Amino acid sequence: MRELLNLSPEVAEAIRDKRPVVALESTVIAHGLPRPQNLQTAHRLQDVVREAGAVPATIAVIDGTLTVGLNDDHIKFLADDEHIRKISTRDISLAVAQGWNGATTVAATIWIAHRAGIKVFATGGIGGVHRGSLPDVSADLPELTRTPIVVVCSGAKIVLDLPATREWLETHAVTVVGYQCDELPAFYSRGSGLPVDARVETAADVLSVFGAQQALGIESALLVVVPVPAKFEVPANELQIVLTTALEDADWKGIVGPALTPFLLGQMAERSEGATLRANIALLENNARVAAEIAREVV
Ligand code: PSU
Ligand code: MN
Repeated sequence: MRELLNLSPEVAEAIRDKRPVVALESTVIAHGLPRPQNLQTAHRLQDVVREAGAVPATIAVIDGTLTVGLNDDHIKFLADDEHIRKISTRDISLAVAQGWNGATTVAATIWIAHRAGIKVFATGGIGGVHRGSLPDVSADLPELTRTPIVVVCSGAKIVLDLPATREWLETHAVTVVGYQCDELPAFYSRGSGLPVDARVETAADVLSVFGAQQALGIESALLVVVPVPAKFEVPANELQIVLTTALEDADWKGIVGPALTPFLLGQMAERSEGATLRANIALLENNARVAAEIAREVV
């Protein structure tokens, strides 16, 4: 059988030599950001990780191979092609069996990263419990309960039901620490009014919690939440207006399912004159930097 998991030479070497590595997802490149910012941001995130002293490992499925450490051609393909699939955990076996090309969500990326031996992962916002009456819960949440890895993010995507997502994490015993903050960030805004389990100040503090989790044999991830840099924050009250309008628009146009989030993100960027997009890119870069600092402690 052909190789299932393919690590780039650089990533394989770094893992073998116990040097810091940060895993990055690819759904944000293929489906989360508009062109051309998606391609620029994918490269920028890798540069930020390197500048902070770690090796970036962007993950996707290329021709059915779980690929850890994408090269520039892979990244350009994911950013440009309109037919890239969105691969969550349930799709991994299908992608391998049927030779798919796909971008991996948080869930699928941490599943692969953990099996490659990577201990730290960065993204913008995780999936969560959606608004509305249909119980639509992202596969990111259950995957966090069974993957021992540090996940650095700015909370959950703002289009979700944040209080319900917070409750879900608590029920399923996913520990949430605030990196220099006391509240769960609300993605584009720095606060949500929802508490974290504890505040930490440094990468070394994160290591002490993750080290305790590992010593205890805890199988879940450690969620490290980092607010968007203050300069790029979109205040919650301003955001509420654009989000409500975007939600009404989606309802009016009958947009549901996997198409909903990209629609809402696009509408919000338009209605905020790009402010939400600038915040999204700023928090992605900041999270990649914090993750690299944590990876330098965790190796
Ligand atoms: N947050 C963003 N943009 C994104 C995502 C999250 O700001 O594109 C992606 C992540 O890859 C996440 C996925 O894992 O959306 C969750 O999708 P779903 O709700 O369908 O599980
Ligand atoms: Mn869903």
